[in-house]
Amino acid sequence: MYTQELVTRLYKKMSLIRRFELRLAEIYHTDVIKSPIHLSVGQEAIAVGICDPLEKNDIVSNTYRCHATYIAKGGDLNEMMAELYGKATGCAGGKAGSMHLVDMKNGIMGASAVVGTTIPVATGYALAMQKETVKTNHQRVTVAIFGDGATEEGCFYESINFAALHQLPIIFICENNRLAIHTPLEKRWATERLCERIATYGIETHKLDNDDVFNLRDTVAKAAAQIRHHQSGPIFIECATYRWLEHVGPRDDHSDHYRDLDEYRRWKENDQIMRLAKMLDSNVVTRLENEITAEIQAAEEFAENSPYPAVEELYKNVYAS
Ligand SMILES: Cc1ncc(C[n+]2csc(CCOP(=O)(O)OP(=O)(O)O)c2C)c(N)n1
Repeated sequence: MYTQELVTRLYKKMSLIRRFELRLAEIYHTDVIKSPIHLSVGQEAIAVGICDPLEKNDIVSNTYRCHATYIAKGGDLNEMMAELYGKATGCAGGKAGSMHLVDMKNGIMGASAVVGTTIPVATGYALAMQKETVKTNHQRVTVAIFGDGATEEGCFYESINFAALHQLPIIFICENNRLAIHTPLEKRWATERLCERIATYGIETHKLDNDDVFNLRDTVAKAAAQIRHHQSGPIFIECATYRWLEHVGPRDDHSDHYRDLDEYRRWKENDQIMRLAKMLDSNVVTRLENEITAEIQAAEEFAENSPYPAVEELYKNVYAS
């Protein structure tokens, strides 16, 4: 049903994200990484399902949990590792760290640590994209990705309303892992009818109950095509996923007793990376894994061998000049 080329591409990206992040978890205690890390282990299918059908010039925005989207959208791996090491060759000059990855040449808007704040910025970007089509005759698409916690912010609803009113070329995607730090959804939302709430703005919505990477990819591909051909304004997608590790940091957090461990086991059993590995020949998996090992090693070497930013850099880009 799915071509081997597609399965290979999705597997490679998802496994690269997981192994890159697990490598970060391994080296974190050595203090070479100069910022907190919010890992997406378990959530890789979301970033890859979203980014695979997008064009290079389409824009994605994300939260502080941004490693997966950065890699999935084609962000430079060396520059990412260097940024985490705080080195001058990093994607933000080594001054921003893990929570603020950016790579505009690959359509990755700068991420932010402040929950919800990238949603209005992405909405503004979509407005610019709508206006530029007069000159370019090609409609680019913006994708705003955020967690379930961000939908509790006022600026989320302001952005939804503005995008609907102006029929902006934007896909809003809520990665619903049911947790905001340690607080589960049941303690935060009066009802779970998020898509119904958004539909009242006149926006088309899709609720995906699992992280099936093919289903998400198809949903995003269709939404992007509708928007690109001016058959739709904004579209909202909510997709279920699950974070395997602690909110911030390299470890699991089972000893904190806030998770349902049966739920955790169910998600692990349905791991999308394992699922796709079974759809591929084992020789192909071995080849891809070897490529991934080499890419991660090269990124680490690049980061280690890069200089720290010069002292004069300290005040650059702090204030508008
Ligand atoms: C405006 C704001 N309020 C609170 C916080 C503290 N905070 C950091 S992460 C987080 C949880 C957000 O959860 P969610 O949006 O679901 O994203 P996830 O961490 O699950 O990816 C909170 C409350 C913050 N950074 N910014």
